[in-house]
Amino acid sequence: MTPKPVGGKLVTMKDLDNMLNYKARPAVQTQTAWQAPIMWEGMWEALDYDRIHADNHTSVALTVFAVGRYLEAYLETFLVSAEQHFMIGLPVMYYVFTERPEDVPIIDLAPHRNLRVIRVKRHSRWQDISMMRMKTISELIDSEIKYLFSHVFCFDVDQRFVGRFGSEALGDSVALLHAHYYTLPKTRFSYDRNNKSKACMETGDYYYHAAIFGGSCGSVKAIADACLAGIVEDKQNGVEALWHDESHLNKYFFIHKPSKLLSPEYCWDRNLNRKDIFVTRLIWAPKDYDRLRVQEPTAADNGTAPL
Ligand code: 5GW
Ligand code: MN
Repeated sequence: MTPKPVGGKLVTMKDLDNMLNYKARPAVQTQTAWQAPIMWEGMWEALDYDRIHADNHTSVALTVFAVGRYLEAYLETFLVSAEQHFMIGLPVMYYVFTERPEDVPIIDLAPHRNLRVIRVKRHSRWQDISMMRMKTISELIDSEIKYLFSHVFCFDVDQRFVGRFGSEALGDSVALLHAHYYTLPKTRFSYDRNNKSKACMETGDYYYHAAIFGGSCGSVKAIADACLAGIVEDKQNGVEALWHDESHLNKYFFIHKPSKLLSPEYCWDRNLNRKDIFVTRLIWAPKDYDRLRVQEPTAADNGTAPL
């Protein structure tokens, strides 16, 4: 790798996070106790990240699931807005998982950006749709993504890009601070507290939002495999974690600290009104649960059905 001059200095990819200005946002925490950066607007120069990543041939796979009514409700807006804001200037592959490939909208893509649709089966319980993403992601990293891309980001579909979501978000293992919890004390975090679940935790560092996680291929595969193992073991024991895959993700990131955290600027709920959010990059789409739920769980289908 050839170092490139930035502001007269030679800078490599490794140096980028060391150049972050941790004092740029005095009102918020910009670094974890284990020295991982928490990415808040103002801490970096976007063009530095973009240039170094382009020079190093960084490439990004984005996985997104659009099963059942989520396909019509969210996918087109998600993809069209991603083309405006997600990793602009880098090669990107969107991997769309759905049970109805023929209904995936056709989107104009910029050069070096592609989309592949992968058919998945539709689980009848919505909890399983969400949780089984981990299995599908792990398998695709192994069979394809790790050969083609340096990084992978996994997204919920029920959101819309409204601002830059760029190469500064890339790291070895990347977790997102949940917009509803980042100002609350730990005691109010919504961890799974049922000691029969593998996701059970008494305390933690932060409450992470499963709507976005990412990192290098190896790290994301490890995240997905560990969460899946917890989910499967819970099924065998007849339990389900409080927030499904998100509970397992929180447990994983407590044990294996993420190397980079994204501030809630990266996934914001516009129903909240806070002065410490300087930009919004991705926003939650409105939910209409009655229309969207594939099937309500029944008493006979109490979370212990085989996957
Ligand atoms: C539907 C109803 C309840 C929970 C999940 C679903 C569901 C989720 C679905 O029917 N189809 C689907 O593709 N998903 C995928 O799982 C979407 O990518 C969705 O963004 C993700 C997580 O489910 P969400 O967004 O409903 O979960 P929360 O925690 O954001 O409410
Ligand atoms: Mn969601």
